[in-house]
Amino acid sequence: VPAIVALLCVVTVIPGTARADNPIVQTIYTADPAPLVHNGRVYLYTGHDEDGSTYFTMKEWRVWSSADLANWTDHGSPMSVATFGWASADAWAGQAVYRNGKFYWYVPVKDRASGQMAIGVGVSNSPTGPFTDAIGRPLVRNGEIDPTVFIDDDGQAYLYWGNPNLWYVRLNADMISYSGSPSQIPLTTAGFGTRTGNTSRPTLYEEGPWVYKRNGLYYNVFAARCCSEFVAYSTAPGPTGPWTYRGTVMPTQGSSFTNHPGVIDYNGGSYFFYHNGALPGGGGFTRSVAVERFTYNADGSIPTINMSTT
Ligand code: FUB
Repeated sequence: VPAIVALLCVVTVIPGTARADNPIVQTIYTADPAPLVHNGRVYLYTGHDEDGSTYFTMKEWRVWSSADLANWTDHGSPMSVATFGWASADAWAGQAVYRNGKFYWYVPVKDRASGQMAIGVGVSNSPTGPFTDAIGRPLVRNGEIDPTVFIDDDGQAYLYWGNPNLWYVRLNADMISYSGSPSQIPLTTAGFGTRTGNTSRPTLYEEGPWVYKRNGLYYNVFAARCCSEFVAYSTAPGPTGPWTYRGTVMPTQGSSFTNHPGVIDYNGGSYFFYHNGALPGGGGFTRSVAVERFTYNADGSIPTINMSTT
């Protein structure tokens, strides 16, 4: 198998409304996109839904990269469940970040000992791996999923994650340990919107947080309201809140009952990554990652972004 396989062709780029061919990956099913801009290139970290999957049967993560968000290079699978000796299954939604010459990839995966989901961290000298288990044990073990990592301007790194709760912890500068205990972010309806018909989960927050800072404002874009998820967001004046619910980003899941956000600025544009079931044979457990270009409103709010297939 060639190490590098170009997957897509260049498409028309219209300022403000430009699109890449979607789905981004058309050779396998992919899910849970996590883009990272590094050295003028976008690295896209995803999960891999196995063909014919009838649950979230995911054994490995994959990496893709592009300089133009139209032509993508396949970097294969540099990290899998087997990377973590303590893990047994479920290569679910993670995020990679660069710090001090290394790439750290935070992922939820099933802890064999407890049978519960935990968060592991892979490390590599390259954005495309191979990644090794950074600490040889879970970084966090509380049965919850979907880590997002964010490094603030003052150098303090934060790890957020959770379903059904929303947690954060301050990572130490080594990125593989933390100070203090994980804290829960209060899931208030003011902060995360109002869910109807589910008294055990009164807010829209479900999973898949993606936290970042832009023009001094902190954003938390997340998957809302299982199990016909849409993508919504909240903002805050600081990394730990208080969060204010700001509304819908992407209204649908496109024949996958989940959706999962990843947001970047790159080469003067803003891009929203997500997944749906758009490939032939696609659905809730056979998903595909996609991307839309968008423009923030003047007040920093995110416009409604719809899925495209072109
Ligand atoms: O891909 C497995 C799980 O489905 C992820 O962890 C969630 O975010 C949802 O996309």
